Amino acid sequence: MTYYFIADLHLNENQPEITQHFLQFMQQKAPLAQAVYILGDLFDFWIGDDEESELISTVKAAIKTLTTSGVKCYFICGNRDFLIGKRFSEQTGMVILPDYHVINLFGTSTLLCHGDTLCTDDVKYQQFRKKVHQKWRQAIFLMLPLSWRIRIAEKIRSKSKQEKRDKSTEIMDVNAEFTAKIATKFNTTQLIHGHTHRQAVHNAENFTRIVLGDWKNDYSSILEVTDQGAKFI
Ligand code: LP5
Ligand code: MN
Repeated sequence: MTYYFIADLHLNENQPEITQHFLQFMQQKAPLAQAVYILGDLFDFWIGDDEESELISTVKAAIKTLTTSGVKCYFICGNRDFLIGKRFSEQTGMVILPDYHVINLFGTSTLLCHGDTLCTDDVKYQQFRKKVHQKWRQAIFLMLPLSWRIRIAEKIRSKSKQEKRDKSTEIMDVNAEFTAKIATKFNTTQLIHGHTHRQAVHNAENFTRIVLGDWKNDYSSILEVTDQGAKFI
């Protein structure tokens, strides 16, 4: 039995290589798995399930083919694609999980999340997150014409880029204390997350924290977990 974990592909039209690598993964590796977990930021940004493009159709088809073949595909939203919703899920068979989800991975209680919620030192981001996760704000946003939504998303992206320049790398990393608390709260000894793009395996006192990396033109961060253990392939 094999499980795959990926995150932060940030699929977009300007980097077709990454989409190709994702499709390759979905056609070659994923079909042999028990389940594939996508831990957020599959897309560069997502402004509603009604958006259509060649990229979106291709990705949806790849997920649908996988789930139809019997492989489970799970998704936890990222900070860029938290608007992926019911329609996407129905069209692809991909199951959307809540922000924190615990699985039993070969006897190890493992907490899964995107990782943004663990970055509690990034106060401005957490304030922003709270706002854009409010259901009423999302409902209003989704009623806007697509072109407006694209413009707003671009504005947020540019403001975010600008603000990130003044944030230290420590601020944009997970808060160790908060992360340990969350792991304890969920009674887990292992944590898998993405978001920070800093691929690593951290062995803390009471739990192991596996950080998935992002996908680049020449590198795809894929975590493979079998009964033999976890490794990046
Ligand atoms: O994404 P990344 O890794 O570069 O940076 C993140 C944080 N930034 C974000 C923003 C996303 O990049 C873009 C999200 C697009 C979503 C589109 C849908 C919009 C739906 C709205 C529904 C109501 O998540 C960044 C973190 C960083 O990770 C590291 O953890 O620091 O956080 C920020 O930079 C947030 C800023 O500090 C605050 C941003 C305020 C934005 C105000 C927008 C004003 C324009 C509004 C126009 C109407
Ligand atoms: Mn992210």
